[in-house]
Amino acid sequence: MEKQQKTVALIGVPLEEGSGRGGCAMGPAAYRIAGIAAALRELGYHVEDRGDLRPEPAKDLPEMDRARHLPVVGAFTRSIEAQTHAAASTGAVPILLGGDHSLSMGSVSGMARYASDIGRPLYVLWLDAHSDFNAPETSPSGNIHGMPVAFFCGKAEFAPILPANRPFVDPHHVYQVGIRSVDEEERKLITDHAVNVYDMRAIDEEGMGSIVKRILADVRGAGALLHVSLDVDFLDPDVAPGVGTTVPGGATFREAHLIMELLHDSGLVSSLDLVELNPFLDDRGRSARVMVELAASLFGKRILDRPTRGG
Ligand code: B3U
Ligand code: MN
Ligand code: MN
Repeated sequence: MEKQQKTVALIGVPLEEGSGRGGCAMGPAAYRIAGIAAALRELGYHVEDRGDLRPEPAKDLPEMDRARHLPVVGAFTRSIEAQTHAAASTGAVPILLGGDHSLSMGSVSGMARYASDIGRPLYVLWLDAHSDFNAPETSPSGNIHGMPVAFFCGKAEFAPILPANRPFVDPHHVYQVGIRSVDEEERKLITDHAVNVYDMRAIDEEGMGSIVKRILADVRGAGALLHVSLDVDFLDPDVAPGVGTTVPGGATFREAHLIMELLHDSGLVSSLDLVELNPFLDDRGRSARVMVELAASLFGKRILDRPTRGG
């Protein structure tokens, strides 16, 4: 990312129907109050806040028990896909302010279409406690926020949401870091499809720095764009309590901060999701501020300069 003239497009996604509970729809407002636009402007970016998406529920999509609120989530998917693709096509870096994680069905699909337009592969870095690789048939909850990775890899289709010829992401180009909650059938799916999974044990044994440097070397070697999807529950609940599905034993602030600095130095990041923030469950805005701080580090905020950098 060229720091000076680069444009960042903020796209608000007040979507909570994928999560099975209320609160995530307040996420975009919380990020704005926590000062995301000012933090990025201070780093030298041109920041365009494109407001919040508010699509009408899709009348052509059915209500399904195994994929709850499909008409709402599907309508958001279409609108997010179009807006993300449009923002990337003007040379901007789209940042999706979520909203629950089902929004990544749209953001990643939009970036996959853009990557295919310019003849490059799209890789995805999925920072999450969960693999989010369920399909309607395997999901224990029917909540679509547990299914986006399977969706954008073409392994879960509920009803025709996006055009059939849309580009999928190769599951082997998905890197999941921080994983510590996987459902029984989902475990089989991520193994069968060869998703690259670094669970908390891998992080403890190998260290966050060496794992992320290895991932970035793969992305650079492939000449790929990199989409980063950051779920609040990637972080330990002590660091970020404002999320519906807290799972103990998550990443520390220092581990998350290191990832963001390495991502910035790599210059490979094309787009970012900030998802699952639930301001109703937060502690006086703490989680929103942590997420903004991490986003700022990804976009170049640093403590000291380094003589040699990179992944
Ligand atoms: N794997 C479970 C739980 C879950 C996934 N993502 C979140 N929770 N946030 C499911 O419902 O699919
Ligand atoms: Mn998630
Ligand atoms: Mn999660």
